[in-house]
Amino acid sequence: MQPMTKSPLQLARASYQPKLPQFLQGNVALVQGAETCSVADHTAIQELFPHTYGMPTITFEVGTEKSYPVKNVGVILSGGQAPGGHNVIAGLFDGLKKLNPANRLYGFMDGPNGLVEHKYIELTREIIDEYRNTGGFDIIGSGRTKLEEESQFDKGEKICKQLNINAIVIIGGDDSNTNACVLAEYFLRKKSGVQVIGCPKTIDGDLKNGMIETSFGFDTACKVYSELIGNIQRDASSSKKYWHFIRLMGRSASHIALECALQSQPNICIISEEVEAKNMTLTNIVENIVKVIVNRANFGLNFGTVLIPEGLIEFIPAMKKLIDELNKLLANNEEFNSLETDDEKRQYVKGKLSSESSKVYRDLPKGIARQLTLDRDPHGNVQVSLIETEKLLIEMVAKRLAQLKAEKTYKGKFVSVNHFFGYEGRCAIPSNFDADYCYSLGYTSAVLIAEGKTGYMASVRNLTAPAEKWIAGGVPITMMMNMEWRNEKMKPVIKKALVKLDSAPFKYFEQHRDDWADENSNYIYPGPVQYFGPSQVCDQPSRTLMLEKGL
Ligand code: FBP
Repeated sequence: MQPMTKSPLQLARASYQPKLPQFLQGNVALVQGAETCSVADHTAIQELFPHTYGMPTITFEVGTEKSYPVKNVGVILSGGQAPGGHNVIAGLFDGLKKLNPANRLYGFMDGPNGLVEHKYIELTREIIDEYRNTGGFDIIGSGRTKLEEESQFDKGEKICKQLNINAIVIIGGDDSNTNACVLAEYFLRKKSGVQVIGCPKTIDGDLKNGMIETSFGFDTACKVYSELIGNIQRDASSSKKYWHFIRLMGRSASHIALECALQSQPNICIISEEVEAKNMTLTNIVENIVKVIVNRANFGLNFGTVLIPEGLIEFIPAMKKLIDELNKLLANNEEFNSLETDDEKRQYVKGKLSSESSKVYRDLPKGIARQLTLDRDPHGNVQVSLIETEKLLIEMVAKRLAQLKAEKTYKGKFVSVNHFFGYEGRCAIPSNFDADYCYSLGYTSAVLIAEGKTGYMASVRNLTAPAEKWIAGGVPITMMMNMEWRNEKMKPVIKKALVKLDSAPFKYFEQHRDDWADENSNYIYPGPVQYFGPSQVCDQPSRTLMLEKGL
């Protein structure tokens, strides 16, 4: 047998030709929409972005043959991995070569830092072909360096001049696209002649608005997690002995948890935005879970699934207050750092918090309370994503069930298993949806660049229709901005899209969750992502997108 270097699926996917919207398949003409304004804080955003504020939206339609001047383009992958990033780059490459075969593409290495530190490679057809339709960001790597300082921009400008780069494409989330716009503004102010185009990336699904229907990667990641949840549900209903507590990635918004719930119909799914809106406490959340467990136990069902969004803890108002107080208290606190034992540290913290936060802190399981004082990011904040909320809930639920058992109101047996799904889905082979969507976003970026646009985010809409009918174009990034407090300063940022409690996806969930919780399990088993086969199996967009479109 020959040694294997690629799986059969990898080989088959290498020759998959992503679908493009009809208007990107031939010559393209630009249609300008009306002038735009920011979602809020018009005056402040206009003052900060005098060159890019108010530009019109753009859509593409069939055009006549045109010759475009040669352009050299640099591309950057920014932030967390999301399935489809390689296809954005492949679409960008193919688009550039189609518009002018002399165009060249450079990849800056390991995120925005590559631009600042002048680390790059030229992306040739040979390299691109290796990565078509694959997951991951390893073609050039990614990183979380923020591009926001003038000195970083100056260094970026230098390498652009050196390589004769006319445009940069930044593939990133809300923060990276905000910075893409700041960079576009800088280049215009300095008359450098370098354009900047953004592409909407993040598995978290929180970069969306009227013009950006979804960020790429959300579809694939949720399909991967939903498959795993479905498998767990089959296992749970076969062995009938475990309650599975599953934490799902998604730094802040609960879109991933909600989408996975819509796909797999677990017994319980917590939505952080609802917790905040209803001013719920940790105890309320625990009581809700306990109620479902006790009810199912009454029917002899001592198993089930609970989905927990990663960002939950920061949406519980009392916990948020505690975390804010801890961030302030422990920032560069020599006194605290000099304490030797956990007990000393615990006593110190208890004594310094407000009485409300001190009570919340005291009521937490000791391990979690300790995590809150230990794991801090470089800015001195608690790294909430490292807090094992699923274990916290298991511990609190078990304690409450033990009380109920002693009171003889619970007769079941509670055995739990905890899971965290995040990295399992971020680099999966992109679904057909993400493969096509990403390729189209990359191709759209090439057209925007050829047409001399800057400060735009590539936009591909009408995504629940077949790919041929997708609408491609560009949205001025300033249109998505508002002013928010960040690190004690008001800053222009793209407004993060949290789960809206009046949205169709949440309403559907709300309407059905009691049925999913009760003794008649309504589990769905989505199975693995399918790449070949009938369109209704292979090309379906997310349930969130379908419901948002009223389908
Ligand atoms: P982006 O918003 O940069 O796409 O990253 C999202 C995410 O995957 C979150 O869901 C998660 O909390 C975080 O990245 C994890 O970060 P890291 O990659 O540094 O472990």
